[in-house]
Amino acid sequence: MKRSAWATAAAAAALWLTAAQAAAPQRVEVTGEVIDSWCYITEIMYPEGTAHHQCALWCAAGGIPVGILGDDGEVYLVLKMGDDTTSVANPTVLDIQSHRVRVDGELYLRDGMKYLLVDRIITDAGIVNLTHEDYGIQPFGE
Ligand SMILES: [Cu+2]
Repeated sequence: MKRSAWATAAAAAALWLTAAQAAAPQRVEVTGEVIDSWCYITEIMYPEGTAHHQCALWCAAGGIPVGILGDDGEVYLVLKMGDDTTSVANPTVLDIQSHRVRVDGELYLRDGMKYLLVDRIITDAGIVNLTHEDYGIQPFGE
């Protein structure tokens, strides 16, 4: 009986430690393209670069979360940008939509998702992914 109680307590402690580690953010730098998460994940249209820039602005202004498609192929959902107090129609986010950036921030891993709280934009190369000649201007194809 005592052994069972000890094992239960040890298992509970291990679970608590795992949860605490999962909740602790990691300081990271991420390089990649700022994307519109809705169009990227749903694949309803081509979601990258100049072809999608106009739609990405509309989506971000409308409150769709932006992400960073990292050079590592992972999507980092941006929950916060610097000291800005809002993530909806955030002027900084609109300014960098579709840009290639390198950012510094805190990464939270939770249930297979990567959430990024950006502290600062280290570099902003502007829009460098020129996709409009191959895909037209989304969603209208001009
Ligand atoms: Cu879009």
